[in-house]
Amino acid sequence: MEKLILNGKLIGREQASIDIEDRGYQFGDGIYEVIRVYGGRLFANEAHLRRLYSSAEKLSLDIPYTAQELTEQIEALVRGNGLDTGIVYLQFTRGAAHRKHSFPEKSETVFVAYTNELERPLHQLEHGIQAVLTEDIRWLRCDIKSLNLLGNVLAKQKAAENGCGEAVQHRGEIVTEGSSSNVFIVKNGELITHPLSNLILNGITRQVILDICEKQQLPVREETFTIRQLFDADEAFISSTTSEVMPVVQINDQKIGSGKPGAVTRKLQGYFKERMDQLTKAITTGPAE
Ligand code: DCS
Repeated sequence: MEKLILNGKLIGREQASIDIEDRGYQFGDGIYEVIRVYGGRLFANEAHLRRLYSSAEKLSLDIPYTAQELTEQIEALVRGNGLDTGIVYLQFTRGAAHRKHSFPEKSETVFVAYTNELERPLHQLEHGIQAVLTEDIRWLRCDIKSLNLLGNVLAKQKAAENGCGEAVQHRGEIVTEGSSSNVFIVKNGELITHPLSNLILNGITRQVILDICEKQQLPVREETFTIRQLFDADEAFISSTTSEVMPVVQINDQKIGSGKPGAVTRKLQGYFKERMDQLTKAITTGPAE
Protein backbone atom coordinates (compact mmCIF):
# COMPACT_ATOMS: atom_id res chain seq x y z
CA MET A 1 0.00 0.00 0.00
CA GLU A 2 1.17 3.50 -0.83
CA LYS A 3 2.51 5.22 2.28
CA LEU A 4 2.54 8.79 3.47
CA ILE A 5 3.73 10.68 6.52
CA LEU A 6 1.21 12.26 8.83
CA ASN A 7 2.70 14.12 11.79
CA GLY A 8 5.88 12.10 11.81
CA LYS A 9 4.26 8.67 11.33
CA LEU A 10 4.56 6.54 8.23
CA ILE A 11 1.05 5.23 7.53
CA GLY A 12 -1.06 3.88 4.66
CA ARG A 13 -2.59 6.57 2.49
CA GLU A 14 -6.13 5.36 3.23
CA GLN A 15 -5.56 5.70 6.97
CA ALA A 16 -4.85 9.43 6.79
CA SER A 17 -7.45 12.03 7.68
CA ILE A 18 -7.34 15.79 8.17
CA ASP A 19 -9.69 17.93 10.28
CA ILE A 20 -12.06 20.03 8.15
CA GLU A 21 -11.10 23.03 10.29
CA ASP A 22 -7.44 22.64 9.41
CA ARG A 23 -6.19 26.16 8.68
CA GLY A 24 -4.43 24.93 5.58
CA TYR A 25 -7.80 23.85 4.21
CA GLN A 26 -9.68 26.99 5.28
CA PHE A 27 -7.11 29.77 4.90
CA GLY A 28 -4.23 28.28 2.96
CA ASP A 29 -2.37 28.93 6.23
CA GLY A 30 0.64 26.74 5.61
CA ILE A 31 3.73 26.11 3.54
CA TYR A 32 5.07 23.40 1.28
CA GLU A 33 8.08 22.08 -0.60
CA VAL A 34 8.50 19.87 -3.65
CA ILE A 35 11.77 17.91 -3.63
CA ARG A 36 13.02 15.96 -6.65
CA VAL A 37 13.95 12.32 -6.32
CA TYR A 38 16.39 10.83 -8.84
CA GLY A 39 17.47 7.21 -8.49
CA GLY A 40 15.83 7.07 -5.05
CA ARG A 41 17.94 10.02 -3.83
CA LEU A 42 16.76 13.47 -2.70
CA PHE A 43 18.14 16.23 -4.96
CA ALA A 44 19.23 19.45 -3.18
CA ASN A 45 17.46 18.36 -0.01
CA GLU A 46 19.43 20.72 2.27
CA ALA A 47 18.51 23.76 0.19
CA HIS A 48 14.83 22.78 0.16
CA LEU A 49 14.78 22.36 3.94
CA ARG A 50 16.57 25.68 4.40
CA ARG A 51 13.84 27.38 2.36
CA LEU A 52 11.15 25.46 4.28
CA TYR A 53 12.43 26.76 7.65
CA SER A 54 12.74 30.23 6.18
CA SER A 55 9.09 30.17 4.96
CA ALA A 56 8.01 28.86 8.39
CA GLU A 57 9.82 31.64 10.20
CA LYS A 58 8.25 34.33 8.01
CA LEU A 59 4.80 33.01 8.99
CA SER A 60 5.63 32.24 12.65
CA LEU A 61 4.80 28.62 11.92
CA ASP A 62 6.33 25.98 14.15
CA ILE A 63 8.12 23.04 12.55
CA PRO A 64 8.55 20.56 15.39
CA TYR A 65 11.38 18.63 13.74
CA THR A 66 15.04 19.28 13.04
CA ALA A 67 16.31 19.17 9.44
CA GLN A 68 18.02 15.88 10.31
CA GLU A 69 14.77 14.38 11.63
CA LEU A 70 12.85 15.56 8.59
CA THR A 71 15.45 14.15 6.21
CA GLU A 72 15.29 10.76 7.95
CA GLN A 73 11.50 10.74 7.72
CA ILE A 74 11.47 11.70 4.05
CA GLU A 75 14.14 9.14 3.16
CA ALA A 76 12.13 6.44 4.95
CA LEU A 77 9.05 7.50 2.95
CA VAL A 78 10.92 7.32 -0.36
CA ARG A 79 12.26 3.87 0.56
CA GLY A 80 8.88 2.72 1.85
CA ASN A 81 7.22 3.61 -1.44
CA GLY A 82 10.11 2.23 -3.48
CA LEU A 83 10.31 5.52 -5.37
CA ASP A 84 13.02 5.83 -8.00
CA THR A 85 12.19 8.94 -10.08
CA GLY A 86 9.61 11.38 -8.79
CA ILE A 87 8.92 13.97 -6.14
CA VAL A 88 8.28 14.28 -2.44
CA TYR A 89 5.60 16.79 -1.47
CA LEU A 90 5.87 18.23 2.06
CA GLN A 91 3.23 20.40 3.66
CA PHE A 92 2.99 22.08 7.06
CA THR A 93 -0.15 23.89 8.17
CA ARG A 94 -0.96 25.82 11.35
CA GLY A 95 -3.30 22.97 12.27
CA ALA A 96 -6.92 22.76 13.31
CA ALA A 97 -8.75 25.40 15.33
CA HIS A 98 -12.19 27.02 15.44
CA ARG A 99 -12.31 29.31 12.41
CA LYS A 100 -11.05 32.82 13.03
CA HIS A 101 -8.50 34.68 10.94
CA SER A 102 -5.90 35.56 13.57
CA PHE A 103 -3.58 32.83 14.84
CA PRO A 104 -5.28 30.46 17.27
CA GLU A 105 -3.96 30.42 20.83
CA LYS A 106 -3.58 26.67 20.65
CA SER A 107 -3.03 24.64 17.54
CA GLU A 108 -0.52 22.07 16.49
CA THR A 109 1.31 22.08 13.20
CA VAL A 110 0.00 19.39 10.87
CA PHE A 111 2.69 17.81 8.71
CA VAL A 112 1.90 15.73 5.64
CA ALA A 113 4.34 14.26 3.13
CA TYR A 114 3.73 11.96 0.20
CA THR A 115 5.53 10.82 -2.93
CA ASN A 116 4.57 10.77 -6.59
CA GLU A 117 6.28 9.04 -9.44
CA LEU A 118 7.31 11.58 -12.06
CA GLU A 119 9.61 10.97 -14.99
CA ARG A 120 11.94 13.68 -16.25
CA PRO A 121 10.16 15.68 -19.02
CA LEU A 122 12.65 14.51 -21.64
CA HIS A 123 10.64 15.43 -24.75
CA GLN A 124 10.09 19.01 -23.61
CA LEU A 125 13.68 19.33 -22.37
CA GLU A 126 14.77 18.44 -25.90
CA HIS A 127 12.31 20.59 -27.87
CA GLY A 128 11.35 23.33 -25.42
CA ILE A 129 7.92 24.60 -24.45
CA GLN A 130 5.68 27.51 -25.35
CA ALA A 131 4.56 30.05 -22.78
CA VAL A 132 1.97 32.78 -22.42
CA LEU A 133 2.58 36.15 -20.87
CA THR A 134 0.27 37.12 -18.04
CA GLU A 135 -0.01 39.87 -15.47
CA ASP A 136 1.36 38.94 -12.06
CA ILE A 137 -1.67 39.40 -9.80
CA ARG A 138 -0.23 37.61 -6.76
CA TRP A 139 0.31 39.01 -3.28
CA LEU A 140 3.55 40.76 -2.33
CA ARG A 141 5.17 37.90 -0.40
CA CYS A 142 6.01 35.56 -3.26
CA ASP A 143 9.26 34.74 -1.42
CA ILE A 144 7.23 32.58 0.97
CA LYS A 145 6.38 29.14 -0.40
CA SER A 146 2.85 29.31 0.97
CA LEU A 147 -0.19 27.21 0.15
CA ASN A 148 -1.97 30.31 -1.17
CA LEU A 149 -1.52 29.58 -4.86
CA LEU A 150 -4.64 31.00 -6.52
CA GLY A 151 -2.71 33.62 -8.48
CA ASN A 152 -0.37 30.87 -9.68
CA VAL A 153 -3.30 28.55 -10.40
CA LEU A 154 -5.06 31.15 -12.57
CA ALA A 155 -1.85 31.91 -14.44
CA LYS A 156 -1.17 28.22 -15.13
CA GLN A 157 -4.80 27.74 -16.20
CA LYS A 158 -4.33 30.50 -18.78
CA ALA A 159 -1.26 28.66 -20.06
CA ALA A 160 -3.20 25.39 -20.24
CA GLU A 161 -6.11 27.02 -22.10
CA ASN A 162 -3.62 28.30 -24.66
CA GLY A 163 -1.92 24.93 -25.07
CA CYS A 164 1.21 26.22 -23.32
CA GLY A 165 3.45 24.71 -20.67
CA GLU A 166 3.96 27.80 -18.55
CA ALA A 167 2.72 31.33 -17.91
CA VAL A 168 5.41 33.98 -17.59
CA GLN A 169 4.24 36.69 -15.22
CA HIS A 170 5.02 40.40 -15.28
CA ARG A 171 4.39 43.36 -12.98
CA GLY A 172 4.12 46.35 -15.27
CA GLU A 173 7.04 46.09 -17.67
CA ILE A 174 9.09 43.82 -15.41
CA VAL A 175 9.09 40.04 -15.84
CA THR A 176 8.95 38.40 -12.40
CA GLU A 177 8.71 34.58 -12.65
CA GLY A 178 6.65 31.73 -14.03
CA SER A 179 3.50 30.41 -12.35
CA SER A 180 5.61 27.57 -10.89
CA SER A 181 9.12 28.37 -12.09
CA ASN A 182 11.82 31.04 -12.28
CA VAL A 183 12.59 32.72 -15.60
CA PHE A 184 15.98 33.31 -17.23
CA ILE A 185 16.88 35.03 -20.48
CA VAL A 186 20.16 34.90 -22.39
CA LYS A 187 21.43 37.92 -24.33
CA ASN A 188 24.85 38.03 -25.97
CA GLY A 189 25.99 35.02 -23.96
CA GLU A 190 24.95 36.55 -20.65
CA LEU A 191 22.21 35.16 -18.40
CA ILE A 192 19.74 37.51 -16.74
CA THR A 193 17.21 36.60 -14.05
CA HIS A 194 15.05 38.59 -11.62
CA PRO A 195 16.97 39.34 -8.38
CA LEU A 196 15.80 37.81 -5.10
CA SER A 197 13.11 39.94 -3.49
CA ASN A 198 9.59 39.61 -2.13
CA LEU A 199 8.34 39.36 -5.74
CA ILE A 200 9.78 35.94 -6.58
CA LEU A 201 10.42 32.58 -4.97
CA ASN A 202 14.05 31.77 -4.23
CA GLY A 203 13.96 28.73 -6.51
CA ILE A 204 16.24 25.85 -5.62
CA THR A 205 16.83 25.06 -9.29
CA ARG A 206 17.66 28.75 -9.76
CA GLN A 207 20.23 28.39 -6.95
CA VAL A 208 21.73 25.29 -8.59
CA ILE A 209 21.94 27.10 -11.95
CA LEU A 210 23.63 30.14 -10.39
CA ASP A 211 26.10 27.83 -8.67
CA ILE A 212 26.84 26.05 -11.96
CA CYS A 213 27.36 29.45 -13.65
CA GLU A 214 29.83 30.48 -10.96
CA LYS A 215 31.80 27.22 -11.23
CA GLN A 216 31.77 27.33 -15.04
CA GLN A 217 32.40 31.08 -15.17
CA LEU A 218 29.27 31.75 -17.19
CA PRO A 219 28.28 35.42 -16.86
CA VAL A 220 25.03 36.04 -14.96
CA ARG A 221 23.24 39.19 -13.90
CA GLU A 222 20.61 38.99 -11.17
CA GLU A 223 18.74 42.03 -12.45
CA THR A 224 15.22 42.81 -13.51
CA PHE A 225 14.44 42.61 -17.22
CA THR A 226 11.48 43.89 -19.20
CA ILE A 227 8.92 42.22 -21.45
CA ARG A 228 10.71 43.82 -24.40
CA GLN A 229 14.03 42.27 -23.32
CA LEU A 230 12.29 38.92 -23.01
CA PHE A 231 11.02 39.07 -26.58
CA ASP A 232 14.40 40.36 -27.81
CA ALA A 233 16.35 37.64 -25.97
CA ASP A 234 18.56 35.14 -27.80
CA GLU A 235 17.26 32.38 -25.52
CA ALA A 236 14.83 31.97 -22.66
CA PHE A 237 14.26 29.16 -20.20
CA ILE A 238 12.39 28.44 -17.00
CA SER A 239 13.72 26.52 -14.02
CA SER A 240 11.97 24.39 -11.42
CA THR A 241 12.25 21.18 -9.46
CA THR A 242 10.02 19.31 -11.90
CA SER A 243 11.01 21.14 -15.14
CA GLU A 244 14.78 21.42 -14.49
CA VAL A 245 16.33 23.73 -17.14
CA MET A 246 13.42 24.00 -19.57
CA PRO A 247 13.83 25.90 -22.86
CA VAL A 248 11.06 28.36 -23.74
CA VAL A 249 10.99 28.62 -27.53
CA GLN A 250 7.89 30.72 -28.04
CA ILE A 251 5.91 33.24 -25.99
CA ASN A 252 2.41 34.21 -27.13
CA ASP A 253 2.79 34.28 -30.93
CA GLN A 254 6.44 35.17 -30.99
CA LYS A 255 9.46 32.90 -31.31
CA ILE A 256 12.32 33.51 -28.89
CA GLY A 257 15.68 33.66 -30.68
CA SER A 258 15.77 30.98 -33.36
CA GLY A 259 12.63 29.32 -32.00
CA LYS A 260 14.75 26.37 -30.88
CA PRO A 261 16.49 25.66 -27.55
CA GLY A 262 19.63 27.81 -27.49
CA ALA A 263 23.29 26.90 -27.00
CA VAL A 264 23.66 28.36 -23.49
CA THR A 265 20.47 26.61 -22.37
CA ARG A 266 21.78 23.32 -23.76
CA LYS A 267 25.10 23.79 -22.00
CA LEU A 268 23.33 24.39 -18.68
CA GLN A 269 21.15 21.33 -19.21
CA GLY A 270 24.33 19.30 -19.60
CA TYR A 271 25.86 20.64 -16.38
CA PHE A 272 22.56 20.12 -14.58
CA LYS A 273 22.45 16.49 -15.71
CA GLU A 274 25.99 16.06 -14.34
CA ARG A 275 24.74 17.16 -10.91
CA MET A 276 21.95 14.60 -11.11
CA ASP A 277 24.37 11.89 -12.18
CA GLN A 278 26.71 12.75 -9.29
CA LEU A 279 23.79 12.21 -6.92
CA THR A 280 22.71 8.85 -8.32
CA LYS A 281 26.28 7.60 -8.79
CA ALA A 282 26.77 8.11 -5.05
CA ILE A 283 24.43 5.14 -4.49
CA THR A 284 26.82 2.65 -6.01
CA THR A 285 30.19 4.27 -5.42
CA GLY A 286 29.61 6.29 -2.25
CA PRO A 287 31.11 5.20 1.07
CA ALA A 288 29.14 2.59 2.97
CA GLU A 289 27.56 3.89 6.16
N1 DCS B 1 8.53 30.08 -8.55
C1 DCS B 1 7.35 29.54 -8.18
C2 DCS B 1 6.18 30.44 -8.03
C3 DCS B 1 7.25 28.16 -7.95
O1 DCS B 1 6.09 27.64 -7.56
C4 DCS B 1 8.41 27.34 -8.13
C5 DCS B 1 8.37 25.86 -7.90
C6 DCS B 1 9.61 27.96 -8.53
C7 DCS B 1 9.64 29.33 -8.73
C8 DCS B 1 10.87 27.16 -8.73
O2 DCS B 1 11.36 26.71 -7.52
P1 DCS B 1 12.18 25.36 -7.38
O3 DCS B 1 13.32 25.46 -8.33
O4 DCS B 1 12.61 25.36 -5.97
O5 DCS B 1 11.26 24.24 -7.72
N2 DCS B 1 7.20 25.29 -7.55
C9 DCS B 1 7.06 23.90 -7.16
C10 DCS B 1 5.68 23.47 -7.34
O6 DCS B 1 4.73 24.06 -6.91
N3 DCS B 1 5.66 22.35 -8.06
O7 DCS B 1 6.89 21.99 -8.46
C11 DCS B 1 7.84 22.92 -7.99
